[in-house]
Amino acid sequence: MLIPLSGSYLKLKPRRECCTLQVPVWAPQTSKYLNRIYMVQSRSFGSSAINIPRNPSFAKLNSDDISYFRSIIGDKNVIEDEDRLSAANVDWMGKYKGSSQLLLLPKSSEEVSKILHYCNSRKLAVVPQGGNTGLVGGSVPVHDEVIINLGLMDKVVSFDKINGILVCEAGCILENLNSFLENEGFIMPLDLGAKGSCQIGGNVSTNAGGLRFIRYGSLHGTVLGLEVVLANGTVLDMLGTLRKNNTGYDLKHLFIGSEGSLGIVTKVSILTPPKLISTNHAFLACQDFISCQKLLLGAKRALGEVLSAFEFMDSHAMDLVLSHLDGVRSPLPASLYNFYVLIETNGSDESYDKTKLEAFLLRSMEEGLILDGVISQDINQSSSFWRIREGISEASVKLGAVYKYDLSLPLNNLYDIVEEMRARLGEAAKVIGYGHLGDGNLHLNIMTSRYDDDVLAQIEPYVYEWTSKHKGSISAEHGLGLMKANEIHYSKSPETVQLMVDMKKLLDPNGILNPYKVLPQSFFN
Ligand code: FAD
Ligand code: 2HG
Ligand code: ZN
Repeated sequence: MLIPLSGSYLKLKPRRECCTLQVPVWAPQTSKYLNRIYMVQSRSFGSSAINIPRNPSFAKLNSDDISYFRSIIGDKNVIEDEDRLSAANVDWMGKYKGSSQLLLLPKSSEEVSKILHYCNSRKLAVVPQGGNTGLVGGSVPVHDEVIINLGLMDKVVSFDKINGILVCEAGCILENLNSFLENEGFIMPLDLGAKGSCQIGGNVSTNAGGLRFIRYGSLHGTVLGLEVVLANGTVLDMLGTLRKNNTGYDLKHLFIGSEGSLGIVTKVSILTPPKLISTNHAFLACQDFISCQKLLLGAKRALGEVLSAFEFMDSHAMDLVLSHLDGVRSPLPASLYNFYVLIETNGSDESYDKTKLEAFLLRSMEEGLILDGVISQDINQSSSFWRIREGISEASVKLGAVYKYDLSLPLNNLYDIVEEMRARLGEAAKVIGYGHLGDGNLHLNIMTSRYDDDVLAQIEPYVYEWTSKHKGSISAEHGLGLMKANEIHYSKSPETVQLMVDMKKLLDPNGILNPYKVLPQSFFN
């Protein structure tokens, strides 16, 4: 039985014990929280990629270079200001820090092309940067690489309302694109907690997954075309808007997920789904991980085409958010449960979708898979559910130091590594597990008060070996960046890595694009 309370959640109650439970309603904070950088202990850090010597074949920036850049992109977009440089030199976690002396803000593909052509001929190394929300140290310089940020390339080029095909510049912020599309009756096929800052070019370059992946799949499916500027300045026009086009190698896929190591993405063509009118959210508590798993399988079967998100978090993640984010409260305050699941449905028939969801949830509750749960009654309550889930990253950087692992694992073993790490590290760290359960993607975050090599040695390579042994991937969505450049062999065969290195050398013979990242440095010495 479902009991609506005026101004409150729809409280899930199993049919056999019908009673009302008052749940307070609160106004959640909306999430424009990514503009802040949390200044935690800052150091050049990243697995065995630490202390990488500067590649001596790269030139050092001089005043002629700066004059040249001024001449092609204008004085005001050549940034030497210390404050702006220091923000661009450090990543979102405050963990990876470079020492670039120059930030360039091109306004067009032609400007990007001229910049890269010049840098390549001078052997000046560069780091492409979007919203700088990446979590593996890929978006900031390691040494003095010139930062090329696409933030000024933020225009929608065209939108085909019949086919839902958006073409835009790479610097468009994901949330802005979604707002633009919502006005047209469409949505972006991806959504992530960093939407207020991340750029579509950064999303493509990391092959970002996010919260809608379970429904709309990978960017390898939704991106229809790209414009990319190669290291030597060549503008590669692959900006197709067709769904089907089997004419030779589909090279755009090389750049999706290549983390700025093969070219700079300057324009994106993407297939966008229609905005559907009915959205429902349920926030649920489960006794154990196996119940979350069974709930997922049940949700896929029972909700079918309307299931649009299935996220989970453990009690430690919930506790972290409740303790560290202002104004966030549990929708299930009766107790701190072992696991929480957030389910979203998105469909075209309000009463059908709701009935379907409620029936599924009640059945699952009677089967004992759900201990407690609420269904949101309005958009504020839905936002408050998402605030908890999306707020975990923000809360994770508040303790001082965070070691983040982003793993693809078979569902059966997905949570075991969290428990193993908790046992392994004991009191030395706070270990949380959460993520996109519907996609087999675990986020394992390990927090300590400060970065410590002994703690790191307890975590790595153990976590990578464990993942490899269980046939998982050491990066489900964040990429390799600087953090995992030397760890690629845990997820890719030697022959595959060698071919990647060959391709990198073919496309970027001087190695100027995002050096020290993605592939092991040993191949380039
Ligand atoms: P940046 O961080 O600036 O760059 C990321 C990488 O892409 C770097 O290697 C950079 O060199 C390269 N790059 C950037 N722009 C270009 C370009 N135009 N051309 C070529 N290379 C480029 N990720 C997920 O996958 N799923 C999530 O759910 C998710 N949630 C997040 C939540 C929070 C709170 C935060 C902080 C991060 C989250 N991330 C998530 C990670 C991050 O937001 C994504 O990787 C995002 O796609 C990065 O976009 P960006 O514009 O910030 O890129
Ligand atoms: C998420 O799903 C992001 O919230 C970030 O991928 C995960 O901060 C993290 O580790
Ligand atoms: Zn994620």
